[in-house]
Amino acid sequence: MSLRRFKQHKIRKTLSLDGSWDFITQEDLKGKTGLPKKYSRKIEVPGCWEQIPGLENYRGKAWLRTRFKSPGTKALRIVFGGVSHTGTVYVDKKISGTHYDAFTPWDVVVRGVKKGVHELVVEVDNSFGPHSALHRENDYYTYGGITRPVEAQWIPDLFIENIQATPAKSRGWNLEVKIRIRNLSDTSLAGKAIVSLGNRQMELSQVSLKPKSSHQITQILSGLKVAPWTPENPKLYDLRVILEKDGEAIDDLSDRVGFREFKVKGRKLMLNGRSIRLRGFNRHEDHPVYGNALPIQAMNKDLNIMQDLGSNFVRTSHYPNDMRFLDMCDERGIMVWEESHCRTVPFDEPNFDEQITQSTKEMVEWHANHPSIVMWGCLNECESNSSSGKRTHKKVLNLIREMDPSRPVTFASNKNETDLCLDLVDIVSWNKYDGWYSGGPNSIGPPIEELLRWLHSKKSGGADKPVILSEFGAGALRGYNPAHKPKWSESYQADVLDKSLEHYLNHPDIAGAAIWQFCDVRVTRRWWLQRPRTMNNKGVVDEFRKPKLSYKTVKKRFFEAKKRWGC
Ligand code: ADA
Repeated sequence: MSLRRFKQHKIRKTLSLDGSWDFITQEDLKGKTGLPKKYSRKIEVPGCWEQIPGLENYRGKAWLRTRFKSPGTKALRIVFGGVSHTGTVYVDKKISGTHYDAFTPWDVVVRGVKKGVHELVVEVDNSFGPHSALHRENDYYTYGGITRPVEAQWIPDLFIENIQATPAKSRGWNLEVKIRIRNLSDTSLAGKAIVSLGNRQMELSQVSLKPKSSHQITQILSGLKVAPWTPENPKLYDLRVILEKDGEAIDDLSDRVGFREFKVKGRKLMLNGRSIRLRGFNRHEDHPVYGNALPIQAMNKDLNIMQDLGSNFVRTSHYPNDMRFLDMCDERGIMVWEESHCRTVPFDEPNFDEQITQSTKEMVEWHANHPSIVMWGCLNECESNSSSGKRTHKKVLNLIREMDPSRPVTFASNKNETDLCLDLVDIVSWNKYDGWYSGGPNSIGPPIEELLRWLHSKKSGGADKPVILSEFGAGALRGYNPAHKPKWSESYQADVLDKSLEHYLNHPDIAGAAIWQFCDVRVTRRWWLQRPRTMNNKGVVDEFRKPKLSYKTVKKRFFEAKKRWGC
């Protein structure tokens, strides 16, 4: 149990590979090529190398090594929660897989791993350059290392690769369960899946899989007597799939599901048929002590703070989050906008298409069962104001819809009236920094009214859709508080947030508001000139989660809204 907050397997044997690994950087290898023969240091997994003195700014390659014991009877599957940015895996010095992007889980499968002790080496690269379209110099930091948990699993040749469960309501609750089974072997194999949810069990017909192939079975469990998942009572159910071969249970996979429908109705967002409004934060996975490898206690604290502030919503700006964080949102009834990794990226980078497609696919594939995720996002502040940019938006949004038609889709735009892509989304989302990049605290209101008029005038393509203010806020340096309330002071930020929340949370045509941002975060080198302390300082708490003056303001506004909205 390391990747998730609950046990996913009773039959499949698993082993957490988290802990202390051997470590060496390319710099320490002084030009030697090939896999390292010696390792000079230790590193914690999950963790990032910026935690090691001297490597606070290290960008490049490094190797991480551990050893593990294999029972030798089955194939080895290693699941990585996240490797930042590129990981190449060697089992007993043989390359067995490679993956780009820090923020999505991935796996490698190796057959024929004999009984005994084996070596696992991961070459990790966090460099920027033409090979990396999504990780680049940016207004957040991208770290280096194996930054999320790692698990070894021993799987039979016929195994359960994925389950995607989608709840729907028609009189009672139904659950559509898609089970993907994979045959790793060179012969045809047949098996039978048994699905259970609470005391409901269903045996599916046997399927036969050709050598080295996958097969998806779809089954609907209907008329389920279940309590819905709501923010007030986020009830979760265990969905378990067992795979039988020749009458013997050979593999299993469990996930937690929640019964809720999140839909768009005119300008409103609806949760289980009732109109709901969202208030919360944009949050980066970032911490001065842990980098982006936040331990569970730190994630838990972030959620405690968000709930203390009265929020019911978080946007995982600008990438998919650690599955344990999403598990906690499921448990707490916090609604999530999850987006695939991308912040203001040019679409003509050589690897962009391939990398955005992969990041988006992996996000939906691995995270679709979280009831807390109520909408999918992508392509934050990209080129949504040109026809070629529109083609990319269409492609990515369609990809999400194809994989999961049950959730609304959106992207955060800063293109105002020049945006051409609002016809493509279910929810219109705007990043608007009135009071910060333009005007002062007293200028909030008229610009958004103008934009809403344009949106609903039908010229925009997005008329009569729900609107989320996906980013707004102001920078504040904690402790900086001159009497004349200049920019960067805590009181200036408190005023901007006060006026923004007063306007947005009381507006009948604004369905959600997410403050930029939860906490102050580190930015990469090229952003240092624009960012005092080399941080994006728009947090309501600083990087150590110490509250700024705006904490009280936000809490007051959020709780007023909660009282009015009833949730
Ligand atoms: C954008 C962007 C954020 C952040 C913010 C800011 O809207 O989406 O990542 O950079 O601006 O602080 O200016």
